[in-house]
Amino acid sequence: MNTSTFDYRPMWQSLGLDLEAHDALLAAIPVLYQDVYLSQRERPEGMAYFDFVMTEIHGLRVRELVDHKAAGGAVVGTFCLYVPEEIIRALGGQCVGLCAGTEWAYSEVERILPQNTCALIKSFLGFKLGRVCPYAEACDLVIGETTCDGKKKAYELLGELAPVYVMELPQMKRAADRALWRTEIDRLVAKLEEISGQRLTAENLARAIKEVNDKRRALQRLNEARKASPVPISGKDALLAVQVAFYDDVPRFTSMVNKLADELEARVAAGRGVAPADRPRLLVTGTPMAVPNWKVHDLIEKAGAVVVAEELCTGYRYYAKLVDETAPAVPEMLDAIAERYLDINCACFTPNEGRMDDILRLAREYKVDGIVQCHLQFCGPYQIEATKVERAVREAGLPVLRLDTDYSPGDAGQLSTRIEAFLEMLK
Ligand code: BJ8
Repeated sequence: MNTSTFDYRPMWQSLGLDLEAHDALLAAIPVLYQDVYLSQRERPEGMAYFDFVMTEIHGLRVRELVDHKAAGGAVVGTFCLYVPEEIIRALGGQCVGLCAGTEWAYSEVERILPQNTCALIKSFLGFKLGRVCPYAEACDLVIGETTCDGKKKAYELLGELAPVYVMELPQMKRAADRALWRTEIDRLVAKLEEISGQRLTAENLARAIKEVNDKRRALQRLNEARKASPVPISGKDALLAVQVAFYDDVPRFTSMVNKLADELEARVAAGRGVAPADRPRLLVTGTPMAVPNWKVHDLIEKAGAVVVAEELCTGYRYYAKLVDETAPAVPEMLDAIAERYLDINCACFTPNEGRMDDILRLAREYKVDGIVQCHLQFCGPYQIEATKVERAVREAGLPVLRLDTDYSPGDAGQLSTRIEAFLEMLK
């Protein structure tokens, strides 16, 4: 992978980045990307777009966001699937996912957070404290949410460094919780109308619902193709497509994913795969994997298996559900948005039986040979829910492997050994 040849330094400087630290961050990505992505064989040609996006990871898209701000639009950062992108877009905003997938400025972070905090939270605070993320620096507002305790409390600290607005997400799905969530959607609309200076209308909201649904429909097509054997795309590439969905321009992304899906469907029709049909097929479930966290997919696929589905926020949970497009007016459209988002099955909820159902259904539909639970260390909700997932999966007669990890490469050898032993057992 080549890095961009355009000089973005004046833009990064104007955003207030620490240029030296930022150079060091960017320098690490091409080496990793070459090893994880560009070394693959039989890659679909449509992945060239995603290679380009990664080349420009802090360049072209950031330039677009800066131009958008200059034209009077808002840029809104989010950390979670529960924040409705449709409302942000309807009010002329651009939504960017800010979750960070690599260790950064941990010594500074651990001065204000306990060491035993998950890597995702440490990373997003590290990026902000270290001033190395142009997306975070370009945001007019960051929207947090009351999901896990770690995030909830970290938003208070982030609020000292950037404008933060927090949505109250209930932790159960009873009628009273749905009513609370619906009022939170109204509160969000009021906040976004205030920062954008625009009003939500049936026209702008219907357009945004359709655009975001189209993005999710394109990802559904891509992932439908992964049910085939041999599988036409690697798990790593499919993961990358969802990771990019969090910050790319929506119509462009949708069109490029549809093009990729055309190619995958043609590959399936021709019986062409990225790996022989007898490779073990695995489902990965657990905590989200933000760019450039490709560690577990990479280790699994280098060990000779192929990941065919992800029950992750950077996977199925992101694209599976659509917002009803038939609502006639703004209040009903907001009802439909509230319903769609509260239907996501995150381990922050109790009970969370819907997640077990999703995992078992995906396992059947994608004809998997085994399931890998992958969690970030110190993630209470997912690590504790792992017991129930394991029980449900074993009762369904499927082998399951549990991996608890972080963003450091230090445990790669140990993880590989456990993955290889698991694959041996599947034979
Ligand atoms: S909808 S998974 S994006 S909350 S890994 S920070 S849960 S301690 S990321 Fe998440 Fe929204 Fe749920 Fe998805 Fe906390 Fe766990 Fe860390 Fe996590």
